Amino acid sequence: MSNYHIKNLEEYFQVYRKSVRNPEVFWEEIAEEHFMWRKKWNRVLSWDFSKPEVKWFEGGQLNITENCIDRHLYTRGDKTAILFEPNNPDEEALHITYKQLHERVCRFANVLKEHGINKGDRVCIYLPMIPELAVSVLACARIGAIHSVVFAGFSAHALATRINDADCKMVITSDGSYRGAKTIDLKGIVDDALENCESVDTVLVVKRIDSDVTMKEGRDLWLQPLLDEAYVDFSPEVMNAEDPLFILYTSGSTGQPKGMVHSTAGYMIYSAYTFKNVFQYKENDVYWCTADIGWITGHSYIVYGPLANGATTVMFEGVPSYPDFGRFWEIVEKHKITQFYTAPTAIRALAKEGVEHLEKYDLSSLKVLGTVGEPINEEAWHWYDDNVGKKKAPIVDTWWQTETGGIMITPIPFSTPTKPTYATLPFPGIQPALMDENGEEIQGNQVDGRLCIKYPWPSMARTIWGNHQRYKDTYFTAFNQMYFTGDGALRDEVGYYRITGRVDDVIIVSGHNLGTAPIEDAINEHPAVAESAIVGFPHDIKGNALYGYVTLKDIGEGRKHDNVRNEINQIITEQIGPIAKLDKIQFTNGLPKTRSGKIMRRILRKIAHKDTDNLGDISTLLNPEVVQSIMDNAL
Ligand code: 7RM
Repeated sequence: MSNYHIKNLEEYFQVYRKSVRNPEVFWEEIAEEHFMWRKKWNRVLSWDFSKPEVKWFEGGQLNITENCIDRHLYTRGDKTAILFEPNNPDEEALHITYKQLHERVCRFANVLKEHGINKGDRVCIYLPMIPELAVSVLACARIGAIHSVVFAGFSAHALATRINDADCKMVITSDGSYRGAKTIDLKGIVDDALENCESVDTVLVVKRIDSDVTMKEGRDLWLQPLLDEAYVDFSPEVMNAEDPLFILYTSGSTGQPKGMVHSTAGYMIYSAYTFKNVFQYKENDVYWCTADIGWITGHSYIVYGPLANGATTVMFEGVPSYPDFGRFWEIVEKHKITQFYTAPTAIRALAKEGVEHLEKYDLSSLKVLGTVGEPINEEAWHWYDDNVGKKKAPIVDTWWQTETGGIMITPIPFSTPTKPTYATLPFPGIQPALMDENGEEIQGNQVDGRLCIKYPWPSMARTIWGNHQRYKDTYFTAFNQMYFTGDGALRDEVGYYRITGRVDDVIIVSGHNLGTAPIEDAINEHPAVAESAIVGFPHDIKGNALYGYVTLKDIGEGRKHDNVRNEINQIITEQIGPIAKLDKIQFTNGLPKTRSGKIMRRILRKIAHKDTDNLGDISTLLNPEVVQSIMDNAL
């Protein structure tokens, strides 16, 4: 019997040991007992990190949508698969049952086929968080086309780069999207992008906001009439285990985004197994992940992982601040959300607005709270624990990456005792290693180093689309025979991991290695601070000195910025030591962020270095406007 569902700490350790001692038997049992195959595999795993090449379940055949939809039809046909909550709270939520999802995906699959899309073709999906986004993803998977979802907040330039890199034949978009009180002209952005894309011959357009758009003759088609006429069933394409399922772009430290390629079987098994355990999903739970499907978190933990488990997964179209900062909590109460998964940046933004927004709503349905995307600072962790979970809902701080396909280091709620700011223990099947600068593995506890993974897991990305060499150089050359994550981590006295941030965020001040995250944590403890970011800048004596960008909530009546500056350095001195004191503290209205909420330290670093002639492409930022004001006020 496989331990598909881990229920206590002892079981976790038992399962973990088994997964390390005999990984092939471990994964084979899970694959066999919990998924639907058209043909069994010949070999569970073959791998060589020096090429690098990794294959799971070779010879096996399946279709992921049969696992995510068809197999639930008998037992859960009338259960809600996707619960759509619109941007406008007055518009009714939509419950799409597994039966209805099946019909929608089949109709869409037929439309794709009729418009020349075949197995292996790439389809770019540029849609807001509406049901058609999940349906189009699944329709691609059903016919074996490779989807490339581009977050619908990216610019025309960024979209064109991604369409061209993958040679997409089709784009699926909408007339526009709602975002709080605003609308965005998505079709216009697609039109601009396609000026520079040769490969696209069809654009399918969902009507969402009923705006006036220009439809290009011979290229653009409204989707709904095509769906209405399409046949309601579609026999899924039988795929090989290692066939690519999707491409998802992630930004690198330089230039061209990296198109991470994920496989079919390994990705399915890992996203499903982690979903079940990390969120302890039970049959009648209503699970909500606030990410966008344009990110890996949405792929794995809004679409594939939940649906493979027959879960009810919420898709929210709107933003946390509309119509006011109580929106998330209103939704939690309305749909009796049981698991809630969000990012530290959202938690900090909501905390900044005060608890009055929460107090109006009943949050007692919540059983598990999750966080992902960046290190969560201690203050935000406690705010989440105290005010959202009322200390009764364990927080799962889940560390993983676009490249890893699924959650890698995380507590198992109700089993693993949590510890603020710690992602805690590796998930079964994951073998982390901390490495030193000489490429040696650091043994024992109470150590820190560069985080690597020393054994393959089923959902690891197999390559970078069109550039295997870059895949090898980026992830498999820094350390021999290991996958290098790019993150630093420490292991505490009991073996818990804490992710300290990107390794390139380490700043050496007077010969001391200082991680930016612990310093930011300390600053964020100051009651007036909403958010902060630390970068280094050249210093004659220390080599580097620290430059802090700090956004304040409200410093209070009659208080002076200089007082706050002194208090911040006081807290840093207390928590880390005087070595980590900031030489410069600039107060800002906001920090430049990526669309997924990660602070863009690269830009802040350039400003601190007074090297602002070439800031690189800032058009893909969430808030490019803050950059100018930070530059104008730079110290
Ligand atoms: C899922 C996702 C990956 C990078 C990763 C880390 C950082 C993600 C955590 C975290 C500390 C966490 N994919 N990161 N989760 N850092 N604690 N729980 O975010 O490809 O967009 O980003 O995000 O640096 O390498 S991603």
